Amino acid sequence: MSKKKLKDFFKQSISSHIKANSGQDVSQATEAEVWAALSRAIIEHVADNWAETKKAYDKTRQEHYLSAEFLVGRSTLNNLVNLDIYDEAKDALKDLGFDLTSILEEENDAALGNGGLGRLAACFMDSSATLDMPVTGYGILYRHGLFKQVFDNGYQVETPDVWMEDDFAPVVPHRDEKQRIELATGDVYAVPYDLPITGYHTDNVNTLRLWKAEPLTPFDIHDFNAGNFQEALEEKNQAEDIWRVLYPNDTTHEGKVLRLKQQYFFASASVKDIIRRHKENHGDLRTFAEFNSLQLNDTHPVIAIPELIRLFMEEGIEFDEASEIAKATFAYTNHTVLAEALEKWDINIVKELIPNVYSVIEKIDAKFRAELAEIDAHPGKIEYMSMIHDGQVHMAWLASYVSYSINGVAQLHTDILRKDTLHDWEDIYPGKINNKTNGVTPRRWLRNTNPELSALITKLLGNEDWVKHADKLEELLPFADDKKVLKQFLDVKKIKKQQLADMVETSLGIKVDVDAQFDIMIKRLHEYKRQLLDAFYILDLYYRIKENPQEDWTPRVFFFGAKAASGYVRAKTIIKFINEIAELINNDSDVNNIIKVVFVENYNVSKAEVLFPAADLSEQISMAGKEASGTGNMKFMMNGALTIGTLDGANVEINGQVGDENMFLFGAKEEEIVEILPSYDPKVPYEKTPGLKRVVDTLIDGTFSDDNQGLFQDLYNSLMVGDWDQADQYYVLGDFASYREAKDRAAVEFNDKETWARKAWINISKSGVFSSDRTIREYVEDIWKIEETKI
Ligand code: TH1
Repeated sequence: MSKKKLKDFFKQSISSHIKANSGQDVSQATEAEVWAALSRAIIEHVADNWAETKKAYDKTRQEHYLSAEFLVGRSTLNNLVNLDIYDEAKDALKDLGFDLTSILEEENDAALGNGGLGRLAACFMDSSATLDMPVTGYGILYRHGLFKQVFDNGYQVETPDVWMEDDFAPVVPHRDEKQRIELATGDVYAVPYDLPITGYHTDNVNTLRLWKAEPLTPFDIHDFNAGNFQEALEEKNQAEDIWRVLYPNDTTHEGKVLRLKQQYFFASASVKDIIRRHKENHGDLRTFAEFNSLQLNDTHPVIAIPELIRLFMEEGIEFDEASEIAKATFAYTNHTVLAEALEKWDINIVKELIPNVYSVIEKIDAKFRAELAEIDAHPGKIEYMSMIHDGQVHMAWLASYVSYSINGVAQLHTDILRKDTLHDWEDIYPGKINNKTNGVTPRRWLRNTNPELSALITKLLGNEDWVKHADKLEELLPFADDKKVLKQFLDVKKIKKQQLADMVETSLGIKVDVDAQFDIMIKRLHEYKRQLLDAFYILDLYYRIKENPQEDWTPRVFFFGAKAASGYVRAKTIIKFINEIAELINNDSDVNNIIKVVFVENYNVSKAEVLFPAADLSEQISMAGKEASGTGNMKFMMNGALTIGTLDGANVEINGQVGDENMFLFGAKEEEIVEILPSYDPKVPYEKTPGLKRVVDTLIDGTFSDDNQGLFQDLYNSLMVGDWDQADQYYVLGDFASYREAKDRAAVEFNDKETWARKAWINISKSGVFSSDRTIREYVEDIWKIEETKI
């Protein structure tokens, strides 16, 4: 289509969608209505290609990516750039009297994920579509995504995220493809809602299929007519609870049941959908594994394994054959070695909710035990490795057995899986555990969020090929010694810092200096990620500045963005502590012209898109061995920030790319931690590291107030009281001295603008391997065995 035709199409389509939706002329429409109409127009624009893509995929071997989370964020800008129709849409809107940039701000984030795991799934969708790979995502259409965070006197308060309350235009329902889901508490329907996934400069349009639960009958008419209005709606409410919210609090029994219900609901619906399509396209169920592979994103969808076997048995296939097909169909990704995150379900919960599935799990368990006995495995080992033991169903073990691949998400993480978490499995099935280092999509995280840097890169490389072939970023390396280019990079960085500064001033009323070093830590709040280490550093720096005000301190702004799980009290205490530090520093005129602390409220994908491009320093400071990969580290690097970090997760591979001289490494290594912790006494660094006692003691000496709730005392105790496996288990005090040295050095080095820019430029040039296109290619070649299927 010509540019003129495209623009006319958008004008016409937007106008008629507004008319159809509101009965009004476009001139009367609100910006939110215009956004909705624009996203409808995009669907109209891709509809034929979308249908054709589905048809093409149905003829070939396909991958199905099952994930309880897809942290998509906004879609519209991404779609406009991918489809190469940005300018036409912008001009069309201009003619209609609207500004595209402010229309795009109307889109609510689809926050259907907690953090890295969900965002990874979204990046994988983008890469699969861009590479024309037959991959379909399957998840849940949560009515309320991740909670909205507000600060009340520095405390986190959660409020519901009402992202789709006024209808969410970009998803389209397929009521004719609904599935009936069997639950002991009453059957429900699963109705699919599809989100089109456009690829960058390709015609293929992939699908993210999100399930919504509906009651079998809208309400009980007899109860209603008898005046029993509550009872009449009971079934409806039960169904609506299933898709009501992402990650319901599972500290109560009811919460646990609901979470298993969600998992079974979407796993069963997805498996039934995939079986339906297979039967339609290939007839014979026995060829299922030839045409289908299902990737399980962590243990959340693992209940799909017994469900698939159960459904095959219903179709007359014997258990043994069905389980062999399942083994050839499923692949499992592990994302964490934290023991508390490896899912286990009480036998009774599973039995009560899905009794027919439970009996299949028993069969799998018996088969596995028999296989181990056959190879003379030690009885203790058999007991430990079995899916059912200690009164619980062990989902990671179930997935490890009934799958043809188990993968970790960064080299170090995979090594730890092999030698530790899953070492018994490595012994019995050597080669099954493999590594697929995570990646991030350069479309969203560079091209779209940093158009200024992208324009510079495109100018230097002569074309935009790097957006699809991120390895080409390496061709930027020679410019590391080009002073003119480095100056242009610094100009871009300043623009991005100004944009962040504007956002912070508008939303929080805090003014920051864009010439200061922007030091940014954005990720979920968790003790192992060690936001507390950063907080202690800042507080120590505050006291040092107070003592030596005339020293040549580098101006710095410390940014945080983090949500704590609603039931995770200690993480919430750390948020309060950082907010207290921010209050102290930002209001002290002795220091607030040198340092400031900004805790960005309600950190989400849209805010991340402003934060990553503005960073000078990227905080990746988890205790070595705990962060499986991290993906924020990659987004910072792509946008020209230097990493301060431990040798943990993908930081190890970033270090492999840029070398020690282009990042700030500190802290104990994983193998050292293993040695140190058994005899570690945090009181030693507490007493011996100058300044450390002073900052730790602020938790208990009245410097800060937690309104007498004992929260800071508990945080203090977590660091200082108990044996080695209790006191300071994340080695915050142990790594403090080394962190301070590295961060002080990063502050001094920042003053040499050109050297800093050179290092940042090397980081950008070396970031290509962290494109999720590379990751997806590896999944495709080593695990999925699917082929490029271009329409
Ligand atoms: C994260 C990991 O912590 C992170 O290191 C990794 O980069 C990311 O996954 C993507 O691989 C995880 N998120 C979750 C979320 C839940 C349970 C386990 C993990 S691991 C709910």
